[in-house]
Amino acid sequence: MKLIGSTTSPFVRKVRVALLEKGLDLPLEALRPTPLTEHPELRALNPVSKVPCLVLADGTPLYDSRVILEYLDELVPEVPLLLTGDARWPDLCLQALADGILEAGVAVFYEFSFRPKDYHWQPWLDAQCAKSYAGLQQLEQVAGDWDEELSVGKLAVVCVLDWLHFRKALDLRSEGPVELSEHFPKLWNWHQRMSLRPSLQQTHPAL
Ligand SMILES: N[C@@H](CCC(=O)N[C@@H](CS)C(=O)NCC(=O)O)C(=O)O
Repeated sequence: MKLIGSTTSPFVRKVRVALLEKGLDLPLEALRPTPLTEHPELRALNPVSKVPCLVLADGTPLYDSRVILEYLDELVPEVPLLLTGDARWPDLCLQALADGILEAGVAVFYEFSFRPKDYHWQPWLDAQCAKSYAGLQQLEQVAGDWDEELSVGKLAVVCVLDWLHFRKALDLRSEGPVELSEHFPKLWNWHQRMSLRPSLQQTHPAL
């Protein structure tokens, strides 16, 4: 089994953290796809050419991050990251919200990284940043009550915060830059406590 992905991708990080938590030592095959790069070997596994992609021992590819997390939870049920009972749906929804914040942030990052500057369109950037910002506002309302137990939802939230900080993706909105610790203090404080976890420290986004 191997994982294909980059050390910068927040979606790949979700899987890397889950592997560490579950004590699975898998090689990371480094690949950082962008919407403009062609990677035939990745496309053969995942036609939309995105990472993470987990390749099983028999060659079967699994994607995306949520599917891979489900698979890993079945593989190592002793360390569950998917919650059960009443907590299940709220936590899956938390993961969906965090992933949605990330998708908008990644869209902004791709816009300023790959589209020629003359084609940048501020209303579109603002609209994407507004999605991320609104999501973070919702998280700020509830983060004060959170503990440091890891779940797929909380894992996705940590990955969002570190990635937004790393790429400064929200700084492109016309209202001005966003300092996460100032705009979302409860969320940031929780993130600081959570970040003591070795699996999160070992996978911090890095070029
Ligand atoms: N929903 C997917 C999103 C994966 C994703 O967007 N990955 C980015 C890297 S952060 C990617 O592979 N981008 C390449 C592309 O858009 O072509 C997941 O959860 O795995």
